Amino acid sequence: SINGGSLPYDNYQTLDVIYEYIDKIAEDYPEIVTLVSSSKSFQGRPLKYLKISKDKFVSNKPIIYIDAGIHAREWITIPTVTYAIHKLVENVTEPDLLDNFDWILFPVVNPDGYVFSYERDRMWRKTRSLKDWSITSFLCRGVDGNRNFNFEWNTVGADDDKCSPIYAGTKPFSESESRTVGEIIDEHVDRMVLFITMHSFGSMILYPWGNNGSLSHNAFSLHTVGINMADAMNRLSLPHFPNYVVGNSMLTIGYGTSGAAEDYAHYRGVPLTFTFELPGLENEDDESNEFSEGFHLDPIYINQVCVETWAAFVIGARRAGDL
Ligand code: ING
Ligand code: ZN
Repeated sequence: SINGGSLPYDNYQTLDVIYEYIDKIAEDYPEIVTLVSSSKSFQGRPLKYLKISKDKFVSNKPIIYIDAGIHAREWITIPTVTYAIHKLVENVTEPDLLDNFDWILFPVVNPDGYVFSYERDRMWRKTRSLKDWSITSFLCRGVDGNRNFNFEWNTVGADDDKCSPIYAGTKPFSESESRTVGEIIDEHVDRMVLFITMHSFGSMILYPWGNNGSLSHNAFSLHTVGINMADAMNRLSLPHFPNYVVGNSMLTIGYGTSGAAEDYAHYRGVPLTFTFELPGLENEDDESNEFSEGFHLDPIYINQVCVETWAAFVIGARRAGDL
């Protein structure tokens, strides 16, 4: 359970503890925090995000949006967003960020997947949806939330096969999890200046277009703000962690994707949209570590990664506000 109202950063928390924290923040800071939990996951869990604002979003400040946990196994992404909540509300060292911006923070986009990864299958990636009762559907559940957005849907780097880890779904926004993110973008696009979706792993900051490697009209700003955020993290990084690399999604990660959140938000009109790939250390000298693929970053690094990403969010917000 949560200690003295604050979430511990020395281990990965259960969904229940994370949700308890989100609820408590909304309860304890009603003047600046609004909990939204109107939509539900496939299995009926509430999809909870916080709107953080000094004036309940009325004065048309630019909006910063950050989400995590759309991919179930990418556990390290979730504490980076709860830590951002902590730094905006509980332990305020950058008061300008609430004076100048409104924030939308969505720590667990895919709660069904997170619980399944936590309790059953550590390497699960997708949602847990099951929309027809054919045998392949029964054996192969879920949709890749980051292939389910309505931009160039299912054209590249996605799969029609229900069993694939990059299954695009039956149609754009077939999943309530990605649809909820899409609705937040659509509702706030006029004011949203920065959109960040957290993934792991690879130590990268990626920007559109992810589907074909071409650069957007805003590529210069995307690249310079990306470099500023990477510098902020690299300065704080531990010596044995890789430095962040910044670039176009497809060219930097080496494969194209369609229906990704970052591309959808940019296509709708958000000027700065990024996918972060947080660090994951390949643990080659420890054969006993069954999670050696990098998705299970040792919990001793959670706090470090949260401090680094907070530095990136601070500089990213300030730069987005200047542009
Ligand atoms: N990576 C992202 C993925 O969805 C990505 C990488 C995002 C590429 C957006 C292009 C555009 O595959 C992880 N770790 O999921
Ligand atoms: Zn991911």
